[in-house]
Amino acid sequence: MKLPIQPNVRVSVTWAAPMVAVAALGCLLGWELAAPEALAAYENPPTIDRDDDGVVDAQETILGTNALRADSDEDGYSDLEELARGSSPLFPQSTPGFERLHIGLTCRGGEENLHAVLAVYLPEGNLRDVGVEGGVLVNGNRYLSLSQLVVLSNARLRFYEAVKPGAKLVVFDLPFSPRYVRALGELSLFAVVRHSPGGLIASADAKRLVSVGSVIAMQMQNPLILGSGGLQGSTTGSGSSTGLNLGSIYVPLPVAGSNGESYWAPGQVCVQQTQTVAIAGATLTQEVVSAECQLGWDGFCPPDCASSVGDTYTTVDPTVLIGG
Ligand SMILES: [Ca+2]
Ligand SMILES: [Ca+2]
Repeated sequence: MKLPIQPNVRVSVTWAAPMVAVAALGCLLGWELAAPEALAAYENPPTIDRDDDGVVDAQETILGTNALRADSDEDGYSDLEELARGSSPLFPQSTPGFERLHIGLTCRGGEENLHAVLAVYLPEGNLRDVGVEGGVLVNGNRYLSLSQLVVLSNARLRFYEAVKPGAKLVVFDLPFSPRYVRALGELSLFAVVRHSPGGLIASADAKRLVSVGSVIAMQMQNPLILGSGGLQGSTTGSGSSTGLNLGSIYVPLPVAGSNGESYWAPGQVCVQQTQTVAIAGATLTQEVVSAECQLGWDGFCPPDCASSVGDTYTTVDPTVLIGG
């Protein structure tokens, strides 16, 4: 088992037609297009959200936010608004930037499925003219995409208030089977929001999932470094993977009934620093230059975190998607 990196990724695609292979994605990811009713079998009751901020408790654990406080860092913006607008809900010195259409993507585990959670900030409070799409990069070289129609027909949709009067936050919660991540070893999810269906992409986000033993973990920007004073004031949002290299951490996404993270070191996370070694279209190939289990996060660290140094992996660069 080689953790948490799949070393044999190839980059052979250009950013040509990522938004077309809707049916193929449905087959591959189990967002079954032919049988959408299969996806309607939501966990019942819906996952608990004790502070009613639109970020369910299981997701708050993954993000490190306070499940009992809608605005964890007390900067005036709810955890959901910060997720949607690309600032950190953990540090008050990070607040949302410009008033503009924006999307944030995260993931969590559920009763049986994984869930992709798309949080969209609507400055005008109107979803009608906005295009929201999701998709996946498989094996570092194949894009598959979900249209807005698929997203809308399969996701649970909820609206929440934002700070600005008239603005709205909308959450799309899309379940998908963990078996695809397990079978492929890893995949990168991406989500985009457009000013109109088929129009320019206003904002994009991406998250990489890896299968580590029986655990599926999400790679996300290292919030510890973000909070250490490296970023002041508002951030530029979610697409900072090329510029600032803050390192990343791997957070398990527990699915009910699995205890796979038991052999991971508790109270630690695998923190990696990477450098970009190849760019092709909207894909970035990163080489891990340092990796170690570090204290300070309510997470888990896989036993061979450190051995990932030298490995490479390929993911989606959301900054390249914007404007396309
Ligand atoms: Ca919550
Ligand atoms: Ca904040």
